[in-house]
Amino acid sequence: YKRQHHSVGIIGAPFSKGQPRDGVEGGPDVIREAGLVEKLKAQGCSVKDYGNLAFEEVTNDEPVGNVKRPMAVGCANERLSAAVRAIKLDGHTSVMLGGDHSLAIGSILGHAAAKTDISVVWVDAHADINTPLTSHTGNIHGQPVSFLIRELQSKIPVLPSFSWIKPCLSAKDIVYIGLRDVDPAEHYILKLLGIKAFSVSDVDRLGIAKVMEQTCDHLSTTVKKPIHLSYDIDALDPSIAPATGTPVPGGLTYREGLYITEHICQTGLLSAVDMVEVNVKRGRTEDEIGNTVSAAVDLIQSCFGKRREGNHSADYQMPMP
Ligand code: 6HN
Ligand code: MN
Ligand code: MN
Ligand code: MN
Repeated sequence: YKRQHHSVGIIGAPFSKGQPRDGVEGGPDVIREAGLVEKLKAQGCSVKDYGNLAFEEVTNDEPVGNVKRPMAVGCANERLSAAVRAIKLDGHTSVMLGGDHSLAIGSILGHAAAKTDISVVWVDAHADINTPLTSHTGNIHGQPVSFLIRELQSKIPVLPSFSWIKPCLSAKDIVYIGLRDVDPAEHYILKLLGIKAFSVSDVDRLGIAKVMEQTCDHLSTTVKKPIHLSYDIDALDPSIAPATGTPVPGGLTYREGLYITEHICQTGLLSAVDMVEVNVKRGRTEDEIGNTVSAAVDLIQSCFGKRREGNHSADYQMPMP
C-alpha cells in the first residue's frame, strides 16, 4: 500500500425534492459542522470547499404520470453536474454532500463529462433503478440509475428538464452493495441486464472482503476506470445510521461499511464520492442524529486514507530522549 496524496473538492447539494421528507437538505451543513474539512486536512488531504449550490424554487412543477417534481430534480441535477465536472477538471476527487439520492444523476453525469469512462459502486439498501414508469412512489430518488444506464434508455419516457441527460454507463459498469429492499420491477431489471449486485445476504455468505474483491474484479476486467462511489447512508444498519428517510432493518454493520471505503481507497481509482440521504429530522434523539452524521464523516475520511489499523505520515519522527 502506497500512501497517496488526496486533493478533495467538496460540493454541498442541499436538495430534497427527489423524495417527500423534510430535512435531507440539511445534510451538507451538518456533515461540515461535524468537522469534515478539518478532519480531512488533519489526515493530510488538501481540501477545497466549493460551498453549497443554490437551487431556485421551481413553480408549477406538476407530476408527469406519477413522477413527482420532475422540473426541480432535472434543474438541480443539471446545475450539480456542471459543478462536479468543474471540480474534476480542477483536479480534485469530488465529494458531493446530499441531499437525496436523486442527486446521483448530476454527480455521476458531471463526473463522466470530465472523465469519459467511469465505473460506479452503489452502496445502498435500495437499487434506485426504477424507471419513471415502474416507480410506485413516484419519488425520483428511487430512479436515478435508470437514467444513467444505456441499455435502459428505450424504456425511459420524456420528462421536462431531463433532456440534457445522456446516459453514461453500461450495465457492466455498476456494482451494488448492501441491497435489501428491491422492488419487483427493479429486481427484474437487475436480472435482465445482468447487473452485478451484492445483497446483504451475499455479504452474509461471502463476507465483505470477498464482496469487495469481486466488486473490483468485475469493474476492472478490461481497463481500470475511475470509480464513482455513491454511498447512501441507509446502506448501514438503522442501529448505526437511523437518521435517514427510508431506513431498512438488517443493514451493513459499521465495520462492513468502513471496509468498503477502505478497500476502494486502496484501489487508487476513487475519483468521486456521493454521501447522501443523511436526514437529521428523521433522528428521534441527539444520539441518533450524532451517530448518523459521524458515520457519514467516518466513511468519507476512510475514502481518503484513514485506516483502522492506524496511520502515520512519511516524515514521522520518533521523539528522542
Ligand atoms: N433511496 N424503491 C423505493 C422507491 O421509492 O422507488 C425506495 C427508494 C429509496 C431511495 O433510498 O435513495
Ligand atoms: Mn439511494
Ligand atoms: Mn436507499
Ligand atoms: Mn480490489
